[in-house]
Amino acid sequence: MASVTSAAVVVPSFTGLKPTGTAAAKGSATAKVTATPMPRLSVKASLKNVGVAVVATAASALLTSNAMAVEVLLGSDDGGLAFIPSNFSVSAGEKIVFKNNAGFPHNVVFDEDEIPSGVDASKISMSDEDLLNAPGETYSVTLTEKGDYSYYCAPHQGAGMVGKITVN
Ligand SMILES: [Cu+2]
Repeated sequence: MASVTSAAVVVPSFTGLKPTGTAAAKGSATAKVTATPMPRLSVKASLKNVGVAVVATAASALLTSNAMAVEVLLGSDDGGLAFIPSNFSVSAGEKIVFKNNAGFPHNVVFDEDEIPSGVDASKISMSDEDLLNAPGETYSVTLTEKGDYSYYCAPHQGAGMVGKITVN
């Protein structure tokens, strides 16, 4: 392999020997493919890793280009029954991620009477019985219609766990 490689390197300066150089290059290419299955495997494996890395990057890029997802904590750090933040604005199509923080179980239900007309509350809400029970659990929603959306946590609505999202 080493001698073939050095021949190939020398060849370009002798134009008359080009055909030989091509043959040598071809030979080395064939040798590479047939005689070194191990490197090929490792190349495959590293390509796989690269693929995963690319996917991960794409996912985070997507979040970033999505005008950055907004994260809302369910429950304050000291266990207070509230959305943090509760009233906020997002751009239409921006992802909103509700994340269970403390004082759960919580959920996210949009008030069908206080969302833009034509929006189906059931399509953007969790069901009343559906609860986030474990820390870090999330519920994500993307609102595409502009307007004001009132929402609440079904178990804690009476305790004031309510909020409003303005979609611009
Ligand atoms: Cu709650």
